[in-house]
Amino acid sequence: MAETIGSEYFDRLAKTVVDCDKNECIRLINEGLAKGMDPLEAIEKGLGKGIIKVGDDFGEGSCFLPELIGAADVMKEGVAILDEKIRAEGKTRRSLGKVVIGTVKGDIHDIGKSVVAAVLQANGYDVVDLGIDVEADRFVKAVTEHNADCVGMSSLLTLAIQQMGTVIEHLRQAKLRDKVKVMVGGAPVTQEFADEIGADAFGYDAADAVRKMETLLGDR
Ligand code: B12
Repeated sequence: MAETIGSEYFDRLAKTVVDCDKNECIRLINEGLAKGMDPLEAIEKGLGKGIIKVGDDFGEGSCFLPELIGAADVMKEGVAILDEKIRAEGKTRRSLGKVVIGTVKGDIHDIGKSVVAAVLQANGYDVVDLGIDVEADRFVKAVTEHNADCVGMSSLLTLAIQQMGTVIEHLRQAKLRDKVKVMVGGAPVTQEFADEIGADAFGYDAADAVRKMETLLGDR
């Protein structure tokens, strides 16, 4: 019979993300699953809370890049185990929409995009992460393949952000622009730039990405 998993357990799980403690994270997840824990709850109340805290701390300057990279890594590993369990149980995660996300062609910066992907996932979106250095046509192909509701594009390089406009143009040519929302982000990206290239939204950071996604896709 399933034992009750309380908030104290989820707080400990969140803390493994904050502490970048992958071994303890995996140990706790296995312990929880053995006790009949709902994997959806573990993502929403545990791992998700952890990565959101790390993202906030980073924004405030009280956590630094190595911790942020480590936390995103622990989060990814934990979600992978829980997602596998969810699929095995034939459950589907409550999904508020499907987002295809990637770092645009010419840019290999991965961390901010991965944090945004993890936080969106923790907040109930299905996220398909295309990785880094993603060609315009791969975004377009992925939209069709995954029937995506939104395309998220990241870039930290001033020289690469124009690629975001190229992707939008390719979506238009493929007659997909009216079917998907486009959100852009990354340090050199601004609201003005987003407007200029015809994106639907600009997200300043991961928390802002969630807020803007809620506005774009609504409460489904
Ligand atoms: C780590 C890092 C690297 C690592 C990347 C490791 C990895 N796996 O990602 C390495 C060492 C590989 C690297 C390489 C390079 N880097 Co570098 N790098 C950085 C550094 C120090 C931190 C970036 C980072 O991860 N920040 C932390 C994350 C969390 O923040 P973020 O990415 O901004 O993401 C947040 C927001 O922007 C937003 N966001 C991000 N993406 C998205 C997407 C969406 C949809 C939304 C809504 C929001 C959103 O939310 C995120 C979470 O809050 C920055 C300096 C800096 N202070 O930013 C330079 C920096 C970005 N790099 C720079 C450069 C020039 C390079 C190189 C070209 C260097 C070189 N000459 O080889 C190469 C890139 C080669 C290439 N083709 O891409 C420059 C870019 C200058 C510019 N504006 O063009 C910077 C600014 C350093 C500098 N001051 O000169 N880099």
